[in-house]
Amino acid sequence: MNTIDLRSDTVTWPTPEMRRAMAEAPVGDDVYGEDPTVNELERQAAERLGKEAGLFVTSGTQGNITSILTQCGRGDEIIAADKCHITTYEVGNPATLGGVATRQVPVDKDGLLPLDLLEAAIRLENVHYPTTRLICLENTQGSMGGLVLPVEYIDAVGDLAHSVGAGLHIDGARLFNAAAASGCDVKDIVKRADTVTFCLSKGLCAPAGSLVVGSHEFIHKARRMRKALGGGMRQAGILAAAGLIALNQMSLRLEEDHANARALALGLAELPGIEIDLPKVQTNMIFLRIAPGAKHTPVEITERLKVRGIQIGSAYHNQFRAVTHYWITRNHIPQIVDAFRQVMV
Ligand code: TLP
Repeated sequence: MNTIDLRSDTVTWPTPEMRRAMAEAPVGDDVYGEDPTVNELERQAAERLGKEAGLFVTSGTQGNITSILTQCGRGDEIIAADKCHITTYEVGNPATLGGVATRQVPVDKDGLLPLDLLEAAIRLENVHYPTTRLICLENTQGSMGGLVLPVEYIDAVGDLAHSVGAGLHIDGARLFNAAAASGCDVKDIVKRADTVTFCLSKGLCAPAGSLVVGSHEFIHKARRMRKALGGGMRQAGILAAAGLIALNQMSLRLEEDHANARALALGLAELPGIEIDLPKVQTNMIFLRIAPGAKHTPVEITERLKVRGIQIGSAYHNQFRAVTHYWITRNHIPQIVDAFRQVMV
């Protein structure tokens, strides 16, 4: 890549191997179910996550909304964190596209929805209320800094949802980061989830695409929903070919990005004017705050870094996000720390 781009892991370019595989991919019309590469990716994704079937979708957002609308109808409600991608960054799509309400529960400092608050948010049977149909968790929890949810916690939420006849959906955009950081098999992380979305196009470097997995019955309905949402692709094997490399190879190297994030966080935390909650750097994200009284505003800092060839996430409440990924190597770390040192004075 041309710059040191820490804005997100979505900025990753496909690897040279992906580009070669894309050029050579066997393809067919996927709306007819005839693309062998897509079919193989869907099969392998389901197997890897321990579910019956998979569906290739265009994006994480489409994966989440396809999962929600397949399981919820008008007048139903989902429960999700007040700070998660579904409630914050998906354009309010459960409501706008499906007439589905979202009940937001405040996420705690560890990125969890406390079980007592979740339980209290579940609607009792009452003619006035929407029906609680789905609880949605996000792992890793991006808006809290890429935090990893403990497996026992996910299991408890799954049990709670099932005890009231609701489902559990996991937005696992960065599920493989959670697996790498916790040392758990992805199958174990999602074993209580009815449906899961995970992304190929973030730290896994594919140019586009996400997967939804769940039961055969769910995927059969979700395929129709994806079509209704305009996500029926044709010779999508070109994308799925990169997806297979993402799933089978790139998912195995994420600890390297996490180690780079830790090294960068340690370097930056030493600089005057920068505050980082180091125990919260669990995966590939660093949330850093500019201390009160710093010489430059966050916007000025972003601009000054950009001149030095470094891009970081835009400032929000004096806080920036820096995300490590495949195209950020260990050699970049001292260079980034030096640039911060220069722009802070
Ligand atoms: N996240 C993006 C932005 O949209 C904020 C990023 O740069 O982090 N779930 C989670 C947890 C995500 O972080 C994202 C993307 C999505 C879903 C949506 O994925 P896409 O962008 O493929 O629709």
